[in-house]
Amino acid sequence: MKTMIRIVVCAIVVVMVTGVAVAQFAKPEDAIQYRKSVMVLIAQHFKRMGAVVQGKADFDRASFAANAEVVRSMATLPWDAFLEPGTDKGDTTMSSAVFEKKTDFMQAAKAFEESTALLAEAAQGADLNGIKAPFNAVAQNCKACHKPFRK
Ligand code: ASC
Repeated sequence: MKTMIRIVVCAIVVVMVTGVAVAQFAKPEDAIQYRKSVMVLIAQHFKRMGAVVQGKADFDRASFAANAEVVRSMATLPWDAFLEPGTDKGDTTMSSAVFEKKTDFMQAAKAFEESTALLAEAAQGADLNGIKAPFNAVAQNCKACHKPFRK
């Protein structure tokens, strides 16, 4: 029993110290569904802001800021679900390049994340003119990641 406890404690310490990723999803399909769901929310709220930036919808600062906040928050979520083993198979448009160029992928992901935070900050105070540049930066980062990493 004592040995068993020691083994378990050691395993927990090793995981904590080395930061070994523990699978967060029961199966690959769950991870695929999770990240797709997040992307759907990002796209919906991003498009609402896009309509305002393009002059197709009225600018209301509070609702624009709320949309920017959703995107900022969602932008932190998908990456672990992409890096889950086996998730480049099945019903997905993820390119295997995500696994093959993990560092580049995470760099693109972080650039996207950071740009969404800048947009959310700008949306707190700026008028529509102040919001356009940070909005366009987010759009560029969407593309910059989709191009190499989405089939
Ligand atoms: C979206 C969506 C994308 C991005 C991209 C931005 O709403 O579905 O893939 O924005 O078009 O450049």
